Amino acid sequence: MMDFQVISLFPEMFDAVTRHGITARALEKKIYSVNVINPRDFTQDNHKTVDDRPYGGGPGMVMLADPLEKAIKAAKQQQGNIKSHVIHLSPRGVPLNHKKVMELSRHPGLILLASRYEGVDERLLESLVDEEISIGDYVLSGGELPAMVLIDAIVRQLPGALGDADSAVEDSFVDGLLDCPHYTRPEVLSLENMTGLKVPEVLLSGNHAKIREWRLKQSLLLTRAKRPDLLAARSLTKEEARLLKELDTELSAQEQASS
Ligand code: 9D3
Repeated sequence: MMDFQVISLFPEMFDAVTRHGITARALEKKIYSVNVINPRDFTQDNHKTVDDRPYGGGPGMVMLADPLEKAIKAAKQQQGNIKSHVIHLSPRGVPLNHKKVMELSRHPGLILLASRYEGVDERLLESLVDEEISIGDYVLSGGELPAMVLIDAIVRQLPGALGDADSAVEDSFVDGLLDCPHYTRPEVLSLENMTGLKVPEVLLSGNHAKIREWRLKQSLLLTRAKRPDLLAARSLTKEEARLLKELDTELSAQEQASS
């Protein structure tokens, strides 16, 4: 069982990941555990102060090292003998990707520091944090949502977390291509001002080799159109190269026809 110790001023936020969907089911199945530690519980003063003004002046507040040190110590105690790995969710961290998720999923336990305000006293980060991770180049209000993103992404990778229905879907995404289009009933659909919206014939054919090839071809088409960076980062199999060539032939034939 993988153990997450989260350090956050807003413990209730983590209900979002523990109470719903795949991550709730995996928790019931004891595939992982989550415990949230509030640094406010480790303050000594009457006001339960967790932040203070930045030395040198400027806007915003900085999280005090002392309550965070005590919270991290409590987190390590909860995890007992295992070698701790402390992650600070931070806008200046390394951007999260699938490879990093897989690496982190091999740890028996993680300590996730979700911070608030302008930041954390640098001396705490230097001495107690192993790595910093960002979830993208946009500004959020704190590290809680990024910590939940990380938990969700990791838990999905743990053995037994996905039902059979989910795990089959997973296969096609990990190979560095965008997912193919999906269709379900009815065979012909009307939506608002559009009528006769049909499911592609091939999907009704029962020819599973053809269906597989059509899906791969669609994935290649979508990936080239929307995320050419993903294609550039990876080499093509013989089949993929052949399908892309076929696509180019088909597309130029369509151009000819419409001009
Ligand atoms: C003015 C400097 N700001 C940095 C961009 C300060 C600041 C803004 C927002 C400091 C912390 C935050 C709160 N964000 C996170 O804690 C955070 C985050 C994010 O905002 N975007 C993407 N990934 C992450 S991970 C943690």
